Amino acid sequence: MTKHYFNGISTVAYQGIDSTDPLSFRWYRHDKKLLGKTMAEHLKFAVCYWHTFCWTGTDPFGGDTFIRPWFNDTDPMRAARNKADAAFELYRILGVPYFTFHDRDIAPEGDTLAESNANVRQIGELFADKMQATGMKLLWGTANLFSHRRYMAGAATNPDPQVFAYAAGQVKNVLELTHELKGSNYVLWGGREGYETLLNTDMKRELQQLGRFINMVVEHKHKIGFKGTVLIEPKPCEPTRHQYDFDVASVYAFLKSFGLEDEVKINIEQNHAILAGHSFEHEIALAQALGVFGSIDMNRGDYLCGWDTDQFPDSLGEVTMALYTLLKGGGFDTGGLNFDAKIRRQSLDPEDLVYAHVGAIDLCAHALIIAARMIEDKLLSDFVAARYSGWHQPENASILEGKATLADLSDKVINAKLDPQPVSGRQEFLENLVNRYF
Ligand code: XUL
Ligand code: CO
Repeated sequence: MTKHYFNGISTVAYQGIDSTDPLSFRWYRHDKKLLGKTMAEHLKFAVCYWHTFCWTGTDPFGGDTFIRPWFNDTDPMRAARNKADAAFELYRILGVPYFTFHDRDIAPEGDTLAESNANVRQIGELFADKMQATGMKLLWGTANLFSHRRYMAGAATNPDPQVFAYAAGQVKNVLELTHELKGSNYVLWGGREGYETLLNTDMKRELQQLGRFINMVVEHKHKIGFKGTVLIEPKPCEPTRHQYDFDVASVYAFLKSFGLEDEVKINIEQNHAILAGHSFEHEIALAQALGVFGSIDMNRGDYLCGWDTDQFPDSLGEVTMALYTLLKGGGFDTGGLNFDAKIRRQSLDPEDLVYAHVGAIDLCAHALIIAARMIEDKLLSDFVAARYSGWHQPENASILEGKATLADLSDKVINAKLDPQPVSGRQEFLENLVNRYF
């Protein structure tokens, strides 16, 4: 019999903006249409397994603070089944359509790779039943290639080829499970694919190893007929001092170097973006501009503390700019909005997981409504279009088509005595305009 873990909370429903019920949505109405799509279709919310159902509240100075009822079992596989029950109970309460997991989140590590993979597959079968019964979908699966000590010097970039092979065995298993569960994407986050010191590192070799590894993932994807997207999730540092998948720009250069730019897209996380010294919307816009935008890990980093705090988003202004950028670039294809976020270690109760997700879902819905109005009004896009309008004139468009040389342009300026006049960028006018939407 399925146990219940969330204190009898039933489902969270839309009650409108005047609602004072902390377990209601004030903005998120899954079937409300904006710009021709429902909110659910735009946002494609996913709840992550790791922070939500596995994390115990540790920090570098202290141990567990959460005592989850679903861990309360001496048999690790039974505990994994309880955890799955808790997960699907929360998905039902929230009414989210997708979830995400690492292999180690869902099932315990065994004594051998074969045993570990079999444990993962057993829980995968349970997921298949639960997904069938509830209509839940998998946004992405991934392999944890960073927690076990064998991966302390990286997985694909490890100096030891046996570790590389071990990682391959783990990824093969999760990629196949993701395919069987009809996942929309498969994610690779290079948890320890980087280095601590160049004194012991052959960077060129490590990059070649990573390039070959990801090509192997893509080859296997095609071999088994997986139609989802392979995604890389950039992060500049933490756990390693320097990670090769630093940000969107570095990942793009890496994909180009290894012939992967048409095969792999990018999963962008807010906290990783700001650790790399970028805004979230910068990373989204750059990935769109380069044709490699894939998916989003929604969370929030602390601006005063230089590590990955993975908090739930709370800023309407920031989330609106991210979603405006997302919509402007055409929204999600196979991707979605995964809450890679964890509650604070003093938020002890399973109910706190509900409050956190309800607030974040509603914030994103509110931001979506504002962003959709910004798109519909076209005031911002018209301004940008006017700013670049000179490029639409045929003589200028032909420059980008490669029909003019440096000398042609030099002659043109000299002969016509061109004297371009600076034009205001109107930044404050535009910032005021954005603030009118709030
Ligand atoms: C780590 C992180 C990961 C990835 C999946 O910072 O974001 O949880 O999202 O491995
Ligand atoms: Co993430």
